[in-house]
Amino acid sequence: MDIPIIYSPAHLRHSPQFEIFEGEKIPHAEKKERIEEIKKTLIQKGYKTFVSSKSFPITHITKIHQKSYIEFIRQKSNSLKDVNFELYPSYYSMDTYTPILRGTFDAAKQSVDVALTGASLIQKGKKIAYGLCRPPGHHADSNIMGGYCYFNNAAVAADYLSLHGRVAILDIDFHHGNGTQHIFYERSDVFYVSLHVDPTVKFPYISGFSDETGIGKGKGFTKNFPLPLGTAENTYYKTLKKAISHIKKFNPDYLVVSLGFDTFENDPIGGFKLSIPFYRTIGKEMSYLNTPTLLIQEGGYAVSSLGEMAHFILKGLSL
Ligand code: SP5
Ligand code: ZN
Repeated sequence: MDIPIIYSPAHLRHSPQFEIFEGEKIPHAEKKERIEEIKKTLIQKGYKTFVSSKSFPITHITKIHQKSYIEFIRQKSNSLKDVNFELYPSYYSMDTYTPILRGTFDAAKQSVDVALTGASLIQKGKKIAYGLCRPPGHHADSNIMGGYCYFNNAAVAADYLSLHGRVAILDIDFHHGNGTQHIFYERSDVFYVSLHVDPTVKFPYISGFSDETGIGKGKGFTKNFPLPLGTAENTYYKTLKKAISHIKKFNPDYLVVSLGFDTFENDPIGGFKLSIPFYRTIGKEMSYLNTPTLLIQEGGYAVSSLGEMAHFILKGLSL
């Protein structure tokens, strides 16, 4: 119950109302209520250690993202006068799901601050920390926004921790973390392992196949476990154990988890069949690594169940 849970209210000012799906405006799945629901439920469950994010220098972000990309998001956000206006730029964008609003830069910057605040707590000796990051990050690449992501929170945190030891990233969001994979694709000091839906059928389509294993010095330090649409707990569990055994062999000093709850059976955009109590099993498997663990919130869109899943992950992890 003394697990630090890091939060910033800046995310509330990034609240897209719609995304464009094949030319049609549809309600945006990445709602601000997601993080508020997780926070509210964890308070009800008795968690007490809520930590406000601290502001970190932008230089942590420039190590991962192109300066011109960061400035583009800052200038576009700040140039919008109307808080309700949603801009869909094409340059630097990979889809029509990821608009820029007036509050987007500040929210995205502070989402990284949430991750870095957690990373610094882990680096100072905390066993577990949970960053309530929003907007999410794992689809964001060095100079590309997409999949509701602008800055790659997990990548910036992992890069920060890599100055102090070996880092493994376990990405269990329903979607492949194309941005995170690409950012570390040529590095051997950060091991990226992901379980996700088969990219031939769901976003991000461009990556996440099992033959992508890294290049150059990074060869062997990327590992993908694509799973079919409809995957249920039994298969997921076996695959998770495999993924974790690879991390064990890598012997990391820090574990960063890209934590998506869109693997839940009732998620509106997912397509796996994991029940709420199964998240305790996932947490427990992660705990066997016995490695300081930073949880970074990614996706998960069944708003009213997100707090329960967060609670079960933390329960499993801290047993
Ligand atoms: C962080 C994260 O989980 N990002 C996921 C982004 C996936 N976006 C896909 C959007 C597809 C919209 N689906 C509309 C279905 C209409 N029938
Ligand atoms: Zn996702």
